[in-house]
Amino acid sequence: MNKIFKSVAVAAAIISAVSLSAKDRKDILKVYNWSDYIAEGVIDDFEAWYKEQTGNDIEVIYMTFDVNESMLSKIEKGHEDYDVVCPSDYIIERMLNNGLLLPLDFDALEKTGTENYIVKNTSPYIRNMFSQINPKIDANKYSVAFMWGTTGIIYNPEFVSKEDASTWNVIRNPKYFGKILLKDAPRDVYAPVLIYLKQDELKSGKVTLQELMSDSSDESLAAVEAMLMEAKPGVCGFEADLGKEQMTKNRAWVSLNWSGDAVWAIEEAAAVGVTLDYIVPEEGSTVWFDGWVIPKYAKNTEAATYFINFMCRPDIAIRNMEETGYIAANGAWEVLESQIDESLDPVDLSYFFGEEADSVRVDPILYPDRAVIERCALEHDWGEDTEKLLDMWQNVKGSKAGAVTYIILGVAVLAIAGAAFASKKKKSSRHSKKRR
Ligand code: SPD
Repeated sequence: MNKIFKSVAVAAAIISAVSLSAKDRKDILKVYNWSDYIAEGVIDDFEAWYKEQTGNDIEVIYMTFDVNESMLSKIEKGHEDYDVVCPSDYIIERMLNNGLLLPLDFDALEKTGTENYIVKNTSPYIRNMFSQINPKIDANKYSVAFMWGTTGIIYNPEFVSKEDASTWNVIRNPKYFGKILLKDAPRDVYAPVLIYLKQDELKSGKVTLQELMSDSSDESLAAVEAMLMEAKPGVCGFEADLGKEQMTKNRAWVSLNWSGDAVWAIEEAAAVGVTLDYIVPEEGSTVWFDGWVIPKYAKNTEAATYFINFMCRPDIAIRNMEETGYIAANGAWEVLESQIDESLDPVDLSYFFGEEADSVRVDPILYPDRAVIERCALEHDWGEDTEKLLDMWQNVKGSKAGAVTYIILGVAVLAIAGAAFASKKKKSSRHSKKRR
């Protein structure tokens, strides 16, 4: 049975490989995106829209990743000819610094008279942040922001007080031992911990948030590692994408996470009667964005440009937001209107949508108030020092196991010992029967 199944799978893989290789590469678009980052049906709708605009067929091969660094290493090795990829800000910066990106070229859109949603809708707030990431090259010529948000703490108020969740120290608070989740995202954990450790220097103006975002000194790495090692025994997991579910199922009470996952988790939890909340700790945090780029190994830059443009269409942005919980980097007024809920308190979004949006009733987790944004900064590429961070991360993850790992291991050892004991008993009773 197993053999038949294997042969069918191999045959299917060969058929699909042959049918793909029979296709002209210009009719294929390879997209590499974060998992859970696009609404259902959007890819099909893109294929249909592309046909309408250009008269050509396109087949999207859609692949996903969960960790920035593993995605980057694939691109750096140059083994994959992805046409469009969606890395985070500091990774875009790194790709730009290392000559791994192609500039956007709108000629194709102009030829078909297709409306340019990229230029029209990208929020100036994001464009300004982008333009600062590389002083020599305007990053906006190489990338288009897709989603953005903050890093903070998702917590379960039934077990965790708001006061405790308002500080990054919560990740090593003994009250929540065994119920703490960390993102498997080294930079997104490093930055808040460093901000926490340097809070006095920040308050006194000795150092700025922006400076901390580029701080890869041995001293800071060692300090962050020490705090993470202290937190580790109480950490029940380093998760790439499952943390939000663990929170809805009450398996964890505290999760260092991204605002979009928080929105998703809060809604899902409410549906099963669990209340969750999200907070950006008082000491400060990171604001981040993930953006579309075209790697230098791309084979279909034209379709890639249409794809990025399609993602900037307000109706598509709204669909993606509603399904993923994340917030589109789209400054179109209709995107904002789609999120207004008169039952909510007003938020100051003038920094994102312009002056008229200084008091709009939207979910403050989705769209952070100006006051929250003012205590957040964008992460920056560390260049060669990234290796030091990855080593530190391996030390933290690979050393002493966390509480839950110990429990699982303990149960497994007991189960194996129990099974061995039982089988020994069985054997000896069989032997004694034989002997009798
Ligand atoms: N499931 C999609 C998650 C994407 C979140 N990206 C955040 C990156 C912050 N550096």
